[in-house]
Amino acid sequence: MIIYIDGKYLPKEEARISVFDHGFLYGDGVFEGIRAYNGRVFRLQEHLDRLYDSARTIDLTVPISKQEMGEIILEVLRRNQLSNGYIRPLVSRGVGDLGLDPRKCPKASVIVIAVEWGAMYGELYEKGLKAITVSVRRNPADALPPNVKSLNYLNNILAKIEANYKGGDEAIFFDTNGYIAEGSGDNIFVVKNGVIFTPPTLNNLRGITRAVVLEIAKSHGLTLMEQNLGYYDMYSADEVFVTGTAAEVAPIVLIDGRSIGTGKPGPVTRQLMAAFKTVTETEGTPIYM
Ligand code: PXG
Repeated sequence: MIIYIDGKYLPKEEARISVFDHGFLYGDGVFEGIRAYNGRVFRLQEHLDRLYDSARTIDLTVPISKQEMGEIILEVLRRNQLSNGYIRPLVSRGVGDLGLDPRKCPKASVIVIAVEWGAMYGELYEKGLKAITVSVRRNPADALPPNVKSLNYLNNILAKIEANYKGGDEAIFFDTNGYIAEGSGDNIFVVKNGVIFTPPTLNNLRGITRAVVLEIAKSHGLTLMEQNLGYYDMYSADEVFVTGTAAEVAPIVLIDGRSIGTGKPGPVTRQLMAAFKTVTETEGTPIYM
């Protein structure tokens, strides 16, 4: 496995960071999770834009251009001979001292990892996932905005831990106002009477898969509304599904022990899953040409 780290392509064993790296010491940095399907990187530009917007929000200067970052991502895939994979670019504040002041970190570090990757939930795409609403709230936008895809994912990890203990495949967060925010690593949608609803993106990550589902819904003539949702909307829904680069479009059939709709993946979710598959298999930036 070849990993890009600060200008070098190194074997995994040699790709190392300092213990004084503030990404490690403080979670001070940003990242992306990107997929490649059939020799193409899916929505590369959108992921690059989001990575640089996350960096900008935390006043982190990425030492290379967006275009260079894109080329490095393609090169890492080529060097690992990947056609279907998961790509993890990350930018950390870099090496500093033990104080948290980022002014002590003269240069940000850039790392790009790529691994082979298939379906995250396996047979659960057919059966549906069990989800648990968790007591830990999504960190509010006036503290650490969920739109910053930061290296500090503890809020999400706490949610995942709670779901693990309670037997859920995925956690569902509420925000501090009691609205449904998102999953631990995906956005959430509910379907009621043929209409698709999803929360606005102040209190969750503005997912790229979410945006693709919005586009698909539009092109299929489905009605999709962005509005605040409460647990009533979720428990009484006909269908619930989550979307993410890792999760893709995944049906949720049980939440906190309650069956959603018929207790099986519903027709709207299935339609979107099929359409999403077509889009991922046919669109993207070619890796090899
Ligand atoms: N919300 C959160 C909190 C995320 O981390 C999404 C939504 C979906 O966004 P995209 O743009 O991917 O549609 C994410 C991204 C994992 C894993 O291992 C998941 C993500 C990122 C990294 C790892 O489950 N999801």
